[in-house]
Amino acid sequence: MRLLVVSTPVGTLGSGRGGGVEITARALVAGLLERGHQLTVLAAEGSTLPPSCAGAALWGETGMDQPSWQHRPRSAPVELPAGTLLGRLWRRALSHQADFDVILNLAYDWLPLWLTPHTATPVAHLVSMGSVAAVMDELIAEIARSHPQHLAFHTAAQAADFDLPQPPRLVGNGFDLGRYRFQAEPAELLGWAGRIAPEKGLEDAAAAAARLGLPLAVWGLQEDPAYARRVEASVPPGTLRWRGFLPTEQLQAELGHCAVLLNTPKWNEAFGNVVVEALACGVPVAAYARGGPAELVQEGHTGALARPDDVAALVAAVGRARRIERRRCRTWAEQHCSQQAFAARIEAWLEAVNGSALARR
Ligand code: HBI
Repeated sequence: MRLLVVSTPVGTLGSGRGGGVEITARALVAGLLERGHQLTVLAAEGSTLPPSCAGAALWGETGMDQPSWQHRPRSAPVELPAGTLLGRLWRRALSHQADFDVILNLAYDWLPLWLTPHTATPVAHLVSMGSVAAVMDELIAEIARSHPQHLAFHTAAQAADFDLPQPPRLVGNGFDLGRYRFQAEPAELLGWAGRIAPEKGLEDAAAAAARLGLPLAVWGLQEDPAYARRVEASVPPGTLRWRGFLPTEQLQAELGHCAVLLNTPKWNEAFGNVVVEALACGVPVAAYARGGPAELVQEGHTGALARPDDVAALVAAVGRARRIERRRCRTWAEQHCSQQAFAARIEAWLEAVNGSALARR
């Protein structure tokens, strides 16, 4: 198929500001190219794609980033800043829609969802978060009724946030596992990775590390510096080792040394990319039993699950996770989260969307 992938209007691809969407975009573009599809990626000007996506055309648009839904109240209205990047991305997508069989939207935004019944070329949406705003919940419920084939979610926990009339299409996520090296021997080190913002719960991981008397390496974009400082002040000096936002190559080389990765979502994490990145390096995961991570971590096999927001339970989960056979973590990632497996799931979905649109013509 001739596919147009429209990216998030929050940051450029390669900056880390798009969060999990960057990893998802990279894996599905590379995976779909391998399966022989023709790919065009439409993203904020200055976006970059890795060599695995070299076969895709990359179109850029300038404009003002869309405010991130994550840091808005649930009752927030849809806002479009002057010079809206979101508006420009979709003006470009619609003006070229005749050249594509399906348009795949990766943005968690109102405009592309609202357009679904009104385009000639079908638009499919990979919903990238759980419920974060009433106005989005309402529209997702509407589109789920008028165009059920056109929505897909990463996990059942994420999809359960929404009012869907039928079982959701779940596509998981995908990773270029060749970029992650298995490391058999851990150091006396715990790890945590993610955007450094309140919904990711770093303070709980810090508290658990302090109780265990182990250092906690922290990787991720310091999206909320005041929050980071509060977490730093909450544990003995030296507990946290801030590693910053590193490109995958460097991240995985450091992450692989960890005895356990702690994952402490305070919100309904849609998937939990960092969980799979750790498993791919052979690092077992101790996670709160919440959102996507609760579906990814197999208790006793690839890690351990703790009652959410219970630091004592998290400490106990770290103890269980340290006894996991590390090779099993890598094997699990290869069986469930490879780029190839993910692209096959996305292809099946988009062909169903294409097929149902053809039937409607
Ligand atoms: N906010 N408005 C908006 N649009 C997005 O596409 C978006 C967002 N916030 C977070 C985000 N995307 C991604 O980081 C998550 O979906 C992973």
